[in-house]
Amino acid sequence: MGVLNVTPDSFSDGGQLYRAGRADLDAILHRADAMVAAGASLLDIGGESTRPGAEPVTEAEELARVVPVVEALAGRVDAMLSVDSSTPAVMCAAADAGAHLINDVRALRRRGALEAAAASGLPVCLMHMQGSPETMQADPRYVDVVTDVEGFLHERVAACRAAGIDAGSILLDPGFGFGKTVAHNLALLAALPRLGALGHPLLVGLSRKSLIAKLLGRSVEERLPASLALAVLAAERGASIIRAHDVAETADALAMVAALAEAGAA
Ligand code: 7PJ
Repeated sequence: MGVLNVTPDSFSDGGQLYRAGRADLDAILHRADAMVAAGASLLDIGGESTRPGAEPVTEAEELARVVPVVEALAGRVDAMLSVDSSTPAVMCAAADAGAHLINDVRALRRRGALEAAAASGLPVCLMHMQGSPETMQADPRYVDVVTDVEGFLHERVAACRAAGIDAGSILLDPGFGFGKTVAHNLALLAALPRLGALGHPLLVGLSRKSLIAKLLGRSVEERLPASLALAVLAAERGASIIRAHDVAETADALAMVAALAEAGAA
């Protein structure tokens, strides 16, 4: 899954697809084509920056960022389109515009989100986050992080099922970096097989995340080697989808994991 941020303020690639404060649709389409050519089978289109301390975005602004991009990409690129949003109106409009997946870092907890996702008929990715982006990294605490995240995801699956979403249309994500210390993130990575036992495919996003800075002192531009290691470790532990900024490099790393798995199975 390639990350296509259409925000002026993302931490990892903030504003590269913006010119004079406006989304540059040509640059966005060019980036999307490049990611698909490099091996992305999914593109994750997001109009809200969820980096710690980011300014909240209004519904109107998020719609204006996301929907034209989904419209422009639908039917044009040979990849599924995921919309990274917690906003019911954005889910509905993106589904109408041709999106294939709803990826919600708030796991459909916003008012109306469960209903909007169910009505769209699209598969959903439910991600764990403790707190909200404004404050989540202040002092995250858990009784036991793996048990807490597992319990949360289990409860959100039940809420989705009750709203009429098929079990087979639900993906889960432990939400690396969303209200987690380095120790919490590592515990969750080690426990991915346990989360996989919930019976839903796992989506994992570790690309360029700040745990790399905290462990290695690397700036955002210097995080590719560690991001690749984390992608491989997650895939080895059962992740089905890896969310990544550097698609070509990540696709090669994952191809090696797949080659080894195939050789082992043969
Ligand atoms: C994630 C995400 C993630 C899912 C972001 C960033 C921050 N969606 N959206 N999982 N991260 N499902 O790109 O670092 O980890 S935005």
